[in-house]
Amino acid sequence: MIDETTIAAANEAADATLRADYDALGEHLSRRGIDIAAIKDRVAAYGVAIPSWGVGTGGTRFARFPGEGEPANVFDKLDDCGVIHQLTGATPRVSLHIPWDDADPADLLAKAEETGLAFDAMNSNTFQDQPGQAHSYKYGSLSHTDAATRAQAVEHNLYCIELGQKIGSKALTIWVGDGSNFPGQSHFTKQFERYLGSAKEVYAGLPADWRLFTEHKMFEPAFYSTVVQDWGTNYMIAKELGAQAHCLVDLGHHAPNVNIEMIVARLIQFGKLGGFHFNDSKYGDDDLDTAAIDPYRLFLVFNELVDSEGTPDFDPAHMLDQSHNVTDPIESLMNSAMEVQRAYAQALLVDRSALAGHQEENDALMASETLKAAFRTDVTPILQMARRESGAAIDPVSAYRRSGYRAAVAQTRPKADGSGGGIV
Ligand SMILES: [Mn+2]
Repeated sequence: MIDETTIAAANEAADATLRADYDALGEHLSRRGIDIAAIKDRVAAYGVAIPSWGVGTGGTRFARFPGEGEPANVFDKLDDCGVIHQLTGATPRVSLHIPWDDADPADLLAKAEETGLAFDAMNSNTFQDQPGQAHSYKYGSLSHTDAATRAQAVEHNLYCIELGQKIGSKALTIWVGDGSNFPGQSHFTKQFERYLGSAKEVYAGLPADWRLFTEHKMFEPAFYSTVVQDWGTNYMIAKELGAQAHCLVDLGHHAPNVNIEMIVARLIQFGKLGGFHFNDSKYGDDDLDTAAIDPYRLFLVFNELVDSEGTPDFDPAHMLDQSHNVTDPIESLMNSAMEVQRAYAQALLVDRSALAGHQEENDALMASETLKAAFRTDVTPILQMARRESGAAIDPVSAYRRSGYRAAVAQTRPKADGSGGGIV
């Protein structure tokens, strides 16, 4: 972890500037009828989960260029996640991926306590073969034509639940790579029937206080068809399985320009929004840093979420899911967590009664301007003050760079192998 006195000293040096900026923004917001302290408190209470795989350097199908001091195991990953939370105060939970992160639950809990973290949704992996595995997932897992392969995939998901129960997780996320690469290769209906049959077996093993998230993805690794390809299919799965099943929306898993915020609104309306994997994309599932390309879209998603706050049983899970190929993953994840917080804060500033009035009057221009007024507001001092008051860093990236953490772990962690593809 980072030395607390280093963070405190940096915060002290930046304190006067922050207070001046915060007061100026507070005055501006008060003219708009908004109490800055109330916004700050809600931002401070907000958290987004970190995926354990996000702290390793990612890659593409072509190559992976490992960074210095990459985590070698789940305990190193938890150390890195602990630093991210320490500096941002915004990432209190970690989502594990099994079997990549499989370990003794007592050791996982001890490390979580040491790093100040808790565990978010469990992620099962049936999209690649593991050493010693009896049946291959080359042609699918939960939807495989072979019953024994499907049973193996179901069994793995049940194991993820079992492990998750021991470490305080309350959800299982299933994403499968199942699909086809050639027209005619798979019978769409029979394949989806097999998927549903397997998913029902997993659902039957779900504890009463757990949720099951299914995640859609339009393409990759299968390029012609994917079994759970879009939110419509995802919704059908959640409906078929039952009340504990919900749809997970990964922002990158849609065709370019798809109106994701509208999908979010639809899923909320019918009680099936499970949560998010935040990232950004330009062309496809690029897994770029959250808000790196289209911060307005992220804001519009949060606009829907804030609009629905207070709806009974509305508790979507929030997580980042990105691949960091050219940056230090810790820096990217800190920045992305802050971007998610920023979108949330901006969405809290929307004048909802004015917006409702413009919608009723069909005043399209003013409705759009009402959203833009919130989006254009620089809420940085609110985020900084929330961090300052929680003991996190006013400027996390600067504090991280000054700490020398990466160079220090590079001394103790084995050098990572760059061979092979690097999609994570
Ligand atoms: Mn995802």
